[in-house]
Amino acid sequence: MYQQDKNKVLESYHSAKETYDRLGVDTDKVIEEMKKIPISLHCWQGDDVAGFEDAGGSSGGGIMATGNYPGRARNADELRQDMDIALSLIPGTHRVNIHAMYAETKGKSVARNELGFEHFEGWVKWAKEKGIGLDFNPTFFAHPLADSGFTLSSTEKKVRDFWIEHGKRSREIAAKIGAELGTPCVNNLWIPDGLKDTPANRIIYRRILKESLDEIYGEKYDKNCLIDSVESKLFGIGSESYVVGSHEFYMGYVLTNRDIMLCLDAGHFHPTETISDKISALLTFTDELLLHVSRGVRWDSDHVVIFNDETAAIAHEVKRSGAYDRVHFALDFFDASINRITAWVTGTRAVLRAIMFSLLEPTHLLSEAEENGNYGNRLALMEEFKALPHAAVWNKYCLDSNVPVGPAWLEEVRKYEQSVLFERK
Ligand code: RNT
Ligand code: ZN
Repeated sequence: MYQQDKNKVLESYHSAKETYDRLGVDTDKVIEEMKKIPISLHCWQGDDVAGFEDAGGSSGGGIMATGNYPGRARNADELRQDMDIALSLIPGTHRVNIHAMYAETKGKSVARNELGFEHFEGWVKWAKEKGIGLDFNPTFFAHPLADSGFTLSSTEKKVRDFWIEHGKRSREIAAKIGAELGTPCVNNLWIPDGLKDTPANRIIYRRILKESLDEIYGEKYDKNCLIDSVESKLFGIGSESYVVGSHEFYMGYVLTNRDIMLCLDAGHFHPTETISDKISALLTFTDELLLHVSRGVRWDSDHVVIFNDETAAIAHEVKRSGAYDRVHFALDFFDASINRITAWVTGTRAVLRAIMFSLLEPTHLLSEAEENGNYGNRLALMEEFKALPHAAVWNKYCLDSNVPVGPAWLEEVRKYEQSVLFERK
């Protein structure tokens, strides 16, 4: 029912190409540009942010996957096998984002401050075989030494030192991964530190965090191997009143430490605040930016990303700023209530469609109206452009990329679910 006739797809594409041509947009070129924009797929969608340290562990640190859909990946092989399927249903060559908690320690328990590159060789071998890049994250949550709610900003030296060492090792691991794969590994640092209720002293923890970060980032690495980034947050479960690593804190940090990039997570601001408008503001002052594309429903709920107004606005802002080579796209959502591969593919295809939609926009016509002061035309054109046949170009891109056109990919997920996922007990 979902299969589409190849000739029909091509026919629609030719007609769409003509329509875009008249507006000064070259659809063939857009398809070529799409191939150069990688998205970093987060491995943690496949196992509900559990990691491999102890089976079925909870995510902790104020983040939580809800739901109990069967088929959660229980080890690295299952997780990679699931990602193979997801990646085979997504057009383009992408990256995979892993976390320190996904270390493969061959049954031995290895403390986070003792992790080394050897614990990630399985991932690197797999990435090499697939010809894709990897990104990395130190894991500062789901750990007894994070139970106090403080890690790098802890007033206890013992706790702080443990996490500083973890932060340093993560950079070292990430740099090695980047060197092995020949593409810089983005190492993104996020910590859950904060307080449930109003602190007596907010500045003390921020001063400590700055000190800890200075230690972690003291070592310089080759930019071709490692790109550092830091991710802020507004609140979490159990840190409703105060988060040490807030937006202003990290914005200050990256502006005084120019080698480090800022990460904007779409769910980490006030519920009515969006990240799209922040992109051009930050790019005025920084070279690069990392995005965690997510979807908060009423709060930072990490729902599967869809092609909604904000996802489109994020893409439009990057396009209109001419910054697809300066902005790194990563995904950050986790839904355990639906098929996890369906979640990955839906979210990634949604972001890619938003990116393509932005590349297909006749932006020059909007700018022309704006420059002429004709804001009525600018508004009207923005509305009209929403109805341009972008789906026909998307379908052609899927066809060219040998991935299913339209919802036909759901058939593949169903087969895999029956034969593999439902067999996992
Ligand atoms: C948490 C941050 C962070 C995590 C991942 C697992 O609020 O968004 O990026 O989701 O590191
Ligand atoms: Zn995030």
